[in-house]
Amino acid sequence: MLTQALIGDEGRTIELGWKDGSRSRFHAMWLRDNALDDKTRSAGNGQRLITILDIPADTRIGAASVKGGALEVSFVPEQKTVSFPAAWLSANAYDRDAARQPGWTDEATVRWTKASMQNSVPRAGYAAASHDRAVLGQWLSAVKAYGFAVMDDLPAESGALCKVSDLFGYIRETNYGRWFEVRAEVNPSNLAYTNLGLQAHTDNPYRDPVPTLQILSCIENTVEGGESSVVDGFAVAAALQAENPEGFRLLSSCPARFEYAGSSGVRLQAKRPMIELGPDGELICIRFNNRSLAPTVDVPFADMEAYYAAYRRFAELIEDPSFEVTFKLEAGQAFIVDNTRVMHARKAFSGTGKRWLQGCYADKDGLLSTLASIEHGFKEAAE
Ligand code: NM2
Ligand code: OGA
Ligand code: ZN
Repeated sequence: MLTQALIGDEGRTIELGWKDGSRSRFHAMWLRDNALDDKTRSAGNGQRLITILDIPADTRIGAASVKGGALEVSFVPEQKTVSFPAAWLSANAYDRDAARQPGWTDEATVRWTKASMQNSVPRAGYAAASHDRAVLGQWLSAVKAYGFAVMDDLPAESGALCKVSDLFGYIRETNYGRWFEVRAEVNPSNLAYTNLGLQAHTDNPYRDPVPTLQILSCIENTVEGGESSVVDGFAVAAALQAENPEGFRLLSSCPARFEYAGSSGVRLQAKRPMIELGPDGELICIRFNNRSLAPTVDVPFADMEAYYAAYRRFAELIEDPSFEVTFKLEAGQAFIVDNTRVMHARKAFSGTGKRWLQGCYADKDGLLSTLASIEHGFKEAAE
């Protein structure tokens, strides 16, 4: 609850006091730009109707008061009075005291290891997820928190993976097709289309932007071997940072290069770091794929030895069984990974039987949008 509003800096800032004793400062310019009235934002679609240039550069707060759980502010020289709900101010407060450390992630991201995850893999049945918004919401929210989830009870038939992407958004079509067959082939265009084991990796780091989600579904898997595993790249990156901060700095500040030119007419190239941080130090993307790493030419000569040592250590941690969650996909099962975070691997396979998986890419922004909309709907229903 909002208790107090104190104008400061000759009206250029305001300090709000909350019932729990905490305080949060806001700027007059910020508040004016984010006003919620129907002259500033369209009542219909919520989009902003004004530009920054419509706001006087010398905007100040002339008067402010707390009225019925909201903050009422009058801006000069516009002589405009608007109200901000306390809950909105609290949700949008930016006056943090602690600076965030490089590699930080938000509270919604939960890192995991084998110990915390092997016996609680998030999963849902397809029938329940497609008929019950609550079940779908829980499944999507697991993808947001942990970066992967399993789906059971799909039809064990070609194209079933589209049913999974249809639950939340859209397939991202690439040179591999709308979806692709993952099975051992003669003259494979990609090592995924063999019976070789695949080291834990993220897909398509040679693409920019990288596909943010991958779905792999199983139609048949009666071979010996061919188990799947997933590794939380954010957990591994944090472990590397803890034991070797300089190595983490090198992998996150020097670009790697990735390339795929395995089929005719395709030559994909990207230049991005293996551990990508956003401008404010947020850990935003892991790119790790031994098969498509190109020669690294953007590390200073003096740092290359340390860079390779960090790359090796990162790989050792990725292969450390304590980070690895394993399962064997059966016909009618699929899993989804956040391809910006969670790596996936498969064991080699051979012997009798057949292994036929299908894969596709999809966009995480659409998944998060569907999740937010489901959560918003539940919140409104509860009110
Ligand atoms: N496939 C399965 O990123 C990669 O090259 C991994 C991708 C061929 C679409 C395999
Ligand atoms: C892939 C892949 C794993 C598997 O197709 O990208 O990693 O289990 N496949 O075949
Ligand atoms: Zn893959």
